[in-house]
Amino acid sequence: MPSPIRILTAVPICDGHDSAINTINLEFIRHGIEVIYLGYHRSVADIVRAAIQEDVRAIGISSYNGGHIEFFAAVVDLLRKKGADDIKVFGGGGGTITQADAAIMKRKGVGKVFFAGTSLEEMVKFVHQRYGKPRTKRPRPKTRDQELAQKLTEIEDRKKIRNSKFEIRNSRKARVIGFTGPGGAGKTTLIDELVLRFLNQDPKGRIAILSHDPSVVGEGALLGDRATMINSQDDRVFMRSMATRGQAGGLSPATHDCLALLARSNFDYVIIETVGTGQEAMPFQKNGIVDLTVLVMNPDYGSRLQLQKIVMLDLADIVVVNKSDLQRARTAHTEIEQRLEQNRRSQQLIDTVAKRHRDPGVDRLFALISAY
Ligand code: B12
Repeated sequence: MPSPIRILTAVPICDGHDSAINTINLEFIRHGIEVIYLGYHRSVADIVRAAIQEDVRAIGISSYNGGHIEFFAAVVDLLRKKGADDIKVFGGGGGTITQADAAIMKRKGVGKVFFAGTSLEEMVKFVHQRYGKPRTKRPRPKTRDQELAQKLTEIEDRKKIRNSKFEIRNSRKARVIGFTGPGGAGKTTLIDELVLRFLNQDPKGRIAILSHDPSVVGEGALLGDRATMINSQDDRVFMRSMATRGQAGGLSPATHDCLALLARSNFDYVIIETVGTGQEAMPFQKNGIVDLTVLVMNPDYGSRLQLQKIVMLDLADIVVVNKSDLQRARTAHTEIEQRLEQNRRSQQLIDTVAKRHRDPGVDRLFALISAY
């Protein structure tokens, strides 16, 4: 089965019209496309950086702010400057983009502009026809990030998975930290806040993030973690979004091979974020691929009895109760503390409010991770 087409979608800076792109994203996913969604109010630099790191076939921009001629052209130009003009640009913006504007945009290198009234079916067909064939001759990578991104694509598209656990254990330069926990606990926001602290602490440091979202074999996926990230939109952060492509347990079949490559590249830390996991998941354990495991929990896990069933509570090095501003958080802390005491390991328990800037709990977590 051919690998899914990967595209990046975004809404330009000073534009909050995201309802069209949200609908279009869902239709693309339903038709087997993996969509990395960057969110709205995104700059040209953020869009191009993300597209290169994710090594997508094309960028779909939805623009309503009136600046489409300049914005689309700036994206095309920056891709060209970075030697990444095999990544194509297309998009739309209802009644705001006229036929005359679209003609200018086409001359400036935009592949296609969709007008009001176009059916979703037509857009899906366009993506399949225009970007469905595998890229044959790729331009020589200009930067290390570009080279890395292309290698990650080769690994992800390889039919045969190498077992890289040994390689990760023995040749890694970076410290590898695994984040897991149920969906909606705030893992991505927490990682983004930790990235901010890391970038501030080490002005030359680099960090990689391997982020996972679920998908079924041969189907599309919404890879949406980048839309939550603010601080990670930075040239010192290399982020790659992966769909699980049918594998249960929180990671993708290619995760270990991708991690082996990232862990021996020029990063100080590699962070792996699993998909939102269930009670039985142990994505990192018994294989030694991470140096430290962080389980991020929501205070609303149900009754105390539920805690007995969460396997990762036995295995995690650090347990975080995020959203600790919620009413149930104090009870959750006490119950989880008692649960961890049964393990008789020196597991750490930390309360955070990741959505709050300068949260002291996140500071404590960062200090713990740095000291490890
Ligand atoms: C819905 C809407 C809103 C909603 C947005 C909700 C949301 N979360 O998206 C709300 C009410 C919040 C809103 C607010 C504002 N809006 Co408004 N809004 C619209 C409206 C009515 C529809 C846009 C839309 O979503 N259409 C639905 C999509 C599916 O259809 P479509 O636009 O025809 O797009 C087609 C194709 O182009 C294609 N397409 C679109 N994008 C993409 C991307 C890709 C990759 C592809 C393949 C295809 C594609 O898909 C469709 C297929 O048929 C338009 C008017 C209009 N009729 O266009 C104004 C409009 C865009 N808004 C406008 C304005 C001015 C504003 C405000 C500034 C108003 C204010 N003063 O507060 C704010 C700004 C908000 C912000 N933060 O940016 C103006 C923009 C004028 C301009 N640029 O010159 C418009 C044109 C209204 C007008 N005539 O004045 N708005």
